[in-house]
Amino acid sequence: MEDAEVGSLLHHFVAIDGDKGENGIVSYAITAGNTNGFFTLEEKTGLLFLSAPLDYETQRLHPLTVRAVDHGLPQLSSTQTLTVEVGDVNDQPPVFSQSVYNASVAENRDPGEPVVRVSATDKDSDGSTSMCL
Ligand SMILES: [Ca+2]
Ligand SMILES: [Ca+2]
Ligand SMILES: [Ca+2]
Repeated sequence: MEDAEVGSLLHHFVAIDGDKGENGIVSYAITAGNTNGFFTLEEKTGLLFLSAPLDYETQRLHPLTVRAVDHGLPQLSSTQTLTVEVGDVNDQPPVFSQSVYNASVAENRDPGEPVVRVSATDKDSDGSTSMCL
């Protein structure tokens, strides 16, 4: 969710390496998809944390490429991709499409007839409201 707190745990990458000793010790790193620094990956544990607030309205999907590399010689590695999908929360107020409306009403108009239509949009995903005045 876009309101997830900075520092929260998002994912745990686990790479199994069957070798013994240094050849089987694995380090993790994000190699692509983290240009804005939203995520921190702990090198030794493979734990992925949120390091900056996400915004659904700005970016919904964050595809990350993570590399696991062992400490052997030569080093062997493999990569995995994880796409973090941001969930929408209601953090956008509705905004009128116009800040000033002029409405003139003839005095002989029937009560109940619409005078002017105003509309407001809301950047949250299902937020679109309109009403008659
Ligand atoms: Ca290995
Ligand atoms: Ca937002
Ligand atoms: Ca939102």
